[in-house]
Amino acid sequence: MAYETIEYSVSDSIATIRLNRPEKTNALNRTMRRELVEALSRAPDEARAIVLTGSGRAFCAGQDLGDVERLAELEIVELLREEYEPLIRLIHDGPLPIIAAINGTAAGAGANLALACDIVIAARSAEFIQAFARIGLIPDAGGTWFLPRLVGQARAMGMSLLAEPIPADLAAQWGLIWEVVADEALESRAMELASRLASGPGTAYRLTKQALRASSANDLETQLALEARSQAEAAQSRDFMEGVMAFIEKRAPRFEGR
Ligand code: LHQ
Repeated sequence: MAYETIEYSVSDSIATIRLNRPEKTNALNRTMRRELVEALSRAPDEARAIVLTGSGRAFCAGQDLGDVERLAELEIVELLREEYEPLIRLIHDGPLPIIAAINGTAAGAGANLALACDIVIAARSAEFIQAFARIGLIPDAGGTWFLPRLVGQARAMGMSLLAEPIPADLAAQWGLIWEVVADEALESRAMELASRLASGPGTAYRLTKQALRASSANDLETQLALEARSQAEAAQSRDFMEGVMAFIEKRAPRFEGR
C-alpha cells in the first residue's frame, strides 16, 4: 500500500517506517498520524521488529503548526484523544520491539513519539526538544509520563520548562535514549539491532515489553505475579525449547519468533 506521508517497507522480517515530509521537518499532520497508525497496526502480521526513522535532516518537529484550523481550543482534546493517543498506545502496547532511529531533531510530539519506542538510538547530530513551552503548551503525546520515568523528575522538569535542545550525547548520558552513533552509521546500526530482534524470541520480547511497561504502575507483589504468569507463557513457546536445546547442544539458537 502506498502512503502519502510515510514510507513503509518490509525486508527480512523488519518493518521500516520512515516519516517522509522532509520539507516540513516531518511534522505530524492528520494524514501522517493516520498512516502511522495503519502501518503500526499491520506490521505485526508482516514482520518481527519495527524501525521508525525520518527522512531528511529532522526526525520529526512534532505537530504540524501549519494545520491551524485543527488547533482551535475545542478541537485539541479531540485531536489528542483520537489521533495522538492511538499512535502512542500502538507503540507502547504493541507486540513487536520498536527501534527509533533518530536522524535529526526530534521536537514536541516528535520527541515523545521517539521516547515511546522501546529502543532509541540517535545520530550524534540529533537533539531532543520538549518544545511545547516555547509556544505556550504542555508536553503531550505521553511526554509527562515518559520523561520522569526515563530521566527522573529534575531532568524532566528542566527539559519541559526550559524547552532547550538536549544533544544526543547528553540524552544518552541521562538515560533518555539507548545509544548514540556517528551520523553515517545510524541506519546500519538500526538495521543491525532490528535484525537481531527480528531473529529473536518473539514471545519473550512481547512479554518482556509488557512486563516492563506495566511495572511503573504496579507494586512488587503485583509485578512478581505478572512475571510468574508471563514466564509460564514464555516457557510454553517453541523458542524456549529451542533456546534450551541450543544451549545444551552448544550451538546458536534458531528462534522462530513464537
Ligand atoms: C514546521 C514545524 C512544525 C510545521 C518546523 N510545523 N512546520 C500541539 C498542538 C496541539 C495539540 C496537539 O499536540 C501538539 C503537540 C506538539 O508537537 S506542539 C510542538 C510543535 N513543535 C514545535 O513547536 C517545534 C517547532 N519547530 C522548531 O522549533 C524548529 O523548526 C526545529 C527545532 C524543529 C528545527 O529547526 P531548524 O532546523 O532551524 O529548521 P527550521 O525552523 O528552519 O524549519 C524548517 C522548516 O520546517 C520551516 O519551514 P520553511 O518553509 O520556513 O522552510 C519550518 O517552518 C518548518 N517546520 N517545525 N512543527
